[in-house]
Amino acid sequence: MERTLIRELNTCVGTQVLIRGWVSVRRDQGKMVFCDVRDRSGMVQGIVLPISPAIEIAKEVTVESAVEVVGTINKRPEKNITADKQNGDIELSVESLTILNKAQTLPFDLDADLNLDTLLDNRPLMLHTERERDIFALQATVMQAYRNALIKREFTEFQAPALVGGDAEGGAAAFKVSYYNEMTAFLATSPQFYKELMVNAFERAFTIAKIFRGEKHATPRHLSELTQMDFEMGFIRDYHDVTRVLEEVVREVVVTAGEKHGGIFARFDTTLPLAPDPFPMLTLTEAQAIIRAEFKREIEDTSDMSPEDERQICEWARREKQSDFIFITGYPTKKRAFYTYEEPGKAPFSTGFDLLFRGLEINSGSQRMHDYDEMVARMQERDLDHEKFSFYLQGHKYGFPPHGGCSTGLERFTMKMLDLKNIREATAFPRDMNRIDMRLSS
Ligand code: AMO
Repeated sequence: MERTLIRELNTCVGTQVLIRGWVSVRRDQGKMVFCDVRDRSGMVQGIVLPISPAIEIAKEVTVESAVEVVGTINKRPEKNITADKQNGDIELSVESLTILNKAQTLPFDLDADLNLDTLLDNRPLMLHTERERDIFALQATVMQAYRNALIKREFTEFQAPALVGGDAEGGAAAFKVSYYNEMTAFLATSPQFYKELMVNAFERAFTIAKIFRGEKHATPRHLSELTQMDFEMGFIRDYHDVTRVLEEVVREVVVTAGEKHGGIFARFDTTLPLAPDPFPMLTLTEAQAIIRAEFKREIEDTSDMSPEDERQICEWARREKQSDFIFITGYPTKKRAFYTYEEPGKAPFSTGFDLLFRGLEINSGSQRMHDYDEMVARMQERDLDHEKFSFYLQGHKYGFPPHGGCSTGLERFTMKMLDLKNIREATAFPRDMNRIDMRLSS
C-alpha cells in the first residue's frame, strides 16, 4: 500500500490508509489506546480498539517512536469534533501498527519550560517539538524568500569560500586553521571580498554564506558561526540604491513569512513585523538626539550605537513611524570597515548604514571604495599591508564600477521575527565560546 500524507487524510473517509510518522501522544483509556501520529504534513488522532490486532503493540509504543500505521479513516462522533484543529473531524481506527524505531523514555516532558542550556544540550530531541519546527520552518522561508527576491532583481547567486588567506573585516577575530606546509589559513569572517569581485562578473551578485567569528563575549546576539545573506550591486549612484533594494527584499520576506506562517506568529505570541514603505531613516546624530529627548538619557559614545540606543530608537520608530525597521546612516568613516567609501562632501561621515529591527542591528552595508589609488591609500592609513590584498585589489585595478552592498544576519533576523530572547534559539546547532553541540566546560 502507498503511503498517504496526514494532510490528505480528510479526503479518505471510509478508506484504509497507510501512514508513517512519529507518535506525538499515547493515552490509555480503559482498554483502548489513543495514539496521535504526526508526519511532515500534520497530525491525526489514532484509536486502537481492544479488538484491534494492533492493541498489544499500541500498549508498548513510546512517545516519539517512529511508526508505520495502517487503519481506516472514520468521521468522529459529533460530540468529539474539534473544529479548529487539523483533522479535528476524523480519526484513524488503527488496524496494524509497526514500530520502525522505538524511542527511549524521554528525559523530560517535551512541553516543559527548559532553560536555554538544557534546551540546547537536548536540541536533537527538542527538534521533535512544534516550537522548534516553527522556528526553523520560518528560517527556511526567510532564506527562500530572500533568494527569490534577489533572483527576481537579476542578482546571480554564487558560493563564497569558507577558507581564506586573511580577515576581511579587520577586527572580527578570525579563527586560524592549520593549512598545508605549515601555512596558516583562516575561516572566513565575511564573504565581503568575493561578493565585490563577483560584481565584475555579474554586476549584481548574492550569496548565503556560513561565516565564523571568534567572538570573545557570550551575548544573546553573538554566535561564533553564523549565516550571512549578502548582496552586492554595481553601477550604483550612491548607497541609497542599496538601501532601496534591501528594503524591498526585506518587505518581500516579511510578506511571504506572513502568507506561509501566520499560525507561527500567533503561537509565538507576536505579530508580523511592521514594514512600511519606505522604512524610516535617520543619521546617527539625529537618532541620538531623539534618544536624548525622548528617553532623557545621556549618550556616552556618539560615534556608534550602543545596544540600548538600538533598542530605544526602535521603540521610537514603532511608536512614531509604525515601523519595526529603521535605517541608521551617517556613521564616522573611521568606525566602519576599511573598504567603506566616505560620503562625498560629508567627511568625516561614511556611506555606511545599519538596518535595525525590533531593537537589534540585523544588517550592515555601505558603498565601497572602487578606485585603486584611494583604496591603497586607505589601507595604508589603517596600517594594512596592501600587498597582502593583491587578489582583492584586482577588482580595483580592473574595472570595479561604483558599487555597494550589505549583509543580513539570518539568525538575528529570525530571532527578532519571533521575538526570541537569545540568538541561539534561532540557530539549530549553535556554536559559541561555550558550546560546540555540547558544553565546552562542565
Ligand atoms: P557586519 O560585521 O556588520 O558586516 O555583519 C553583518 C551582519 O551579520 C550579523 N552578524 C552576526 N550575527 C550573529 N553573531 C555574530 N557574531 C555576528 N556578526 C555579524 C549581523 C550583522 O548586521 N561585510 C559586512 C557587510 C557589508 O558591508 O556588506 C559585514 O560583515 O546581523
